[in-house]
Amino acid sequence: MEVTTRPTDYYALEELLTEEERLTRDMVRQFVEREVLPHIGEWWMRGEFPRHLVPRMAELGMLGANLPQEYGCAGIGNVAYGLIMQELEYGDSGLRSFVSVQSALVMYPIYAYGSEEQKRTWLPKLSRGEVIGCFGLTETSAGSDPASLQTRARRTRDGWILNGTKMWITNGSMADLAVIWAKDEEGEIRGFLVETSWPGFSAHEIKNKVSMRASDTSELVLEDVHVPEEYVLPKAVGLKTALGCLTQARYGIAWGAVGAAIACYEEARNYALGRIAFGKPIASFQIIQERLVDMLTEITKGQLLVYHLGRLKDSGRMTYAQVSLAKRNNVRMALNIARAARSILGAYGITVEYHAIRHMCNLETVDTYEGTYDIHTLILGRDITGISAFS
Ligand code: TGC
Ligand code: FAD
Repeated sequence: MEVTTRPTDYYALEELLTEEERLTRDMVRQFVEREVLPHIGEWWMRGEFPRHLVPRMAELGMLGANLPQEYGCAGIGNVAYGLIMQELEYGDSGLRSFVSVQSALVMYPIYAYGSEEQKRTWLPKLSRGEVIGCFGLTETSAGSDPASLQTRARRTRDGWILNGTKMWITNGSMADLAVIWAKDEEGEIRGFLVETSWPGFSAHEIKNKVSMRASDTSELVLEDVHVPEEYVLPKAVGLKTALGCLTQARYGIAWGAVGAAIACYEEARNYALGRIAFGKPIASFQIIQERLVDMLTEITKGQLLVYHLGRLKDSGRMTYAQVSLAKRNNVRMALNIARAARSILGAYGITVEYHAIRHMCNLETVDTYEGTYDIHTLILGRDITGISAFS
């Protein structure tokens, strides 16, 4: 397999990876180099998610990759899973988002909170990419505070009736299956599987974005949608279960952000070596060197964070506050690096011929979704002081 070696492995982390982890990473790296990078700027400008890549990503085992083989998934470890996210986001945050949502926010809740029959029905189809999923938690007035969501679930003789509107939902217009979080008549939050073809369900794509342009972001409207009893996730009861899915997705995002940061750093370094100003490569100027050094230092710290977090996750010791620390740090780190890389590229840096500005715009979303930077600060603040700033 021909893959590019990266100059960003400054602490020889390669040595810590198993053979399986290296092979997984290299396979995704090759896919991104060949099938994503040559076209991503164009897709992003057109505001188009590259849907034709879904069967390829499925074939390469990327969907629900860390879930068990008995449900048709690859059954790989969490470091290998993280490396998939890193390599995908090296290409574009929208691509990583697609895989994050399918894997951590749709397949994971079915795996963790579904019945055996639901797992056997849905997981193999989701893993093969035959069914695309989305996750509806956020609403127009309930983003950082999902406990205040307004979507209602009313019990009927043979199931439930759902009413409400979900906002900013990744994959929303493409999805065949939606995981919807709604409050029952007692005010308890529950998770439901909803087929998007059912009467009363509609999705409306949000088109006026300057971030995540190669990703489908939609509003979901549920008007008296009838959900049969066998579509209720039996163990998805309480906000905690919804938050448990977010932990899985945030874990992947913390890895993905490292990929976006590496892409920006490499581009800025290469450009600085070739760009002449005042008769010399700009890489010879001390200010540019300092910026590159700061970038590489932050990337190296971010790599070490997620690597060890992955080992903690594999051994069942990872806490959700540790995930908050990695998501908060790595995404803000990548955003700062994308901005710095864009500035090194000068005027050329404002075009999509280069990758930095696309990553920069995407990372504004990544810094906001799955818990904003501020929310993760407060999750950590609560964890280390024992005092909640939320209530
Ligand atoms: P709080 O009291 O903190 O929590 C209720 C119970 O849940 C536990 N818990 C968690 N468990 C697992 N994982 C987590 N991440 C958890 N966070 C909290 C908590 O220990 C408690 O358990 P127990 O046993 O004591 O009952 O509830 P709160 O209402 O005060 O909420 C706190 C807060 C602000 C941290 C939470 O609401 C939050 O995380 N808000 C951010 C919302 C968010 O991140 N939304 C993301 C929507 S999905 C999305 O953006 C997808 S983007 C697409 C992509 O991923 O690519
Ligand atoms: P708000 O909660 O209104 O926050 C606004 C500002 O106030 C932020 O700066 C925030 O940090 C700050 N703030 C809020 N509360 C506090 C506090 N207590 N202390 C200090 N500051 C605070 N959601 C889904 O359910 N599924 C998806 O698939 C999904 N995909 C998304 C895709 C995109 C492209 C985007 C942009 C969002 C997506 N989201 C999704 C929604 C995302 O999770 C929310 O946008 C996010 O949780 C923040 O909520 P909000 O936008 O309502 O901001």
